[in-house]
Amino acid sequence: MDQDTPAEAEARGPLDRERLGAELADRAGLSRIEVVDEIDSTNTELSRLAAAEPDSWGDLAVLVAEKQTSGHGRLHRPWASPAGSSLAVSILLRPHNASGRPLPTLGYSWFSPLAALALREALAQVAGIESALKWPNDVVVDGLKISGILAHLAPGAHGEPPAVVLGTGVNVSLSEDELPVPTATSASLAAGRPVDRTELLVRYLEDFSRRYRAFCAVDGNADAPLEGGRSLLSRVQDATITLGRRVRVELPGGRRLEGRATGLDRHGALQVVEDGGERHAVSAGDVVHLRPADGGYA
Ligand code: BT5
Repeated sequence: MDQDTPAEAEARGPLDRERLGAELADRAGLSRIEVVDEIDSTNTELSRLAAAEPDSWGDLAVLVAEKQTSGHGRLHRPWASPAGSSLAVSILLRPHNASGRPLPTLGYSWFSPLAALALREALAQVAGIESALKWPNDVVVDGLKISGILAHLAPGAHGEPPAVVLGTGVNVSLSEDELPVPTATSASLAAGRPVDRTELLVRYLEDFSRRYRAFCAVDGNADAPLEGGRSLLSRVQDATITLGRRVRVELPGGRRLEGRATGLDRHGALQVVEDGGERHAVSAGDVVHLRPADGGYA
């Protein structure tokens, strides 16, 4: 491999912990932010901390790791996050509305797309990259996966409804030969220049926190206008490239559907119309985008 340029070497340096400290937490409304060198998985560790020390790990507490030894995706699939060239970050959510009542758990399915929208905005601002959402939890650039998002439930504090641990992995400065799978890309590859990991993380956290608070203010209703603008449902629909495409959906039990993805319902489920006209609302599964005439991957 060629030697890194100084800008590339700088981009591969450690995260700037000074910029990821109290001032960011204040500005973005985070309850705390911790950066560790190495952990098995930020999602697993944050779930442990949420259960063991609920009073110290409140709403919008953030855990970031330079390196994960056992990062995972859905169904325990491995997630590769090489030290120094990716982001591994988890955010704890204990959502309450403006009157202080816990959010209806029906709204919880929107936290992953909310994170994906925030990351999309951060990628645009920091790296000038146009990305899109691929249902259910990927952020892609030209059909290649730059980020995966994984949300799971954690115990609620003091008898409250469950908390959510929302983990995001982002490929930032991986080179072509470091990509873990052929369907992946990285921010620096897509931008054609080095991308600052700390800056990307700061923007992501600021943007996520703002959107999350706006969503909580409407009690987790995906149809309600956010911050005086469009609803979360309509923003997510617009950003999701799966919609309008022919898809194959691999359902959790091993069953498959093939047809056209037509939209999202108000709980974030993917609406699919099979070739015979049968309609389905899919709340969990893996999607393969099909080209009109073949069974290929896009
Ligand atoms: C995901 O799962 O895409 C969710 C990944 C979430 C990772 C974050 S990192 C911080 C937090 N801590 C964790 O332990 N997890 C979260 P899924 O849709 O199941 O996709 C997993 C698949 O993506 C794997 O089977 C590989 O094919 C592929 N993959 C693995 N590493 C990748 C990478 N770095 N870039 C692109 N694709 C990857």
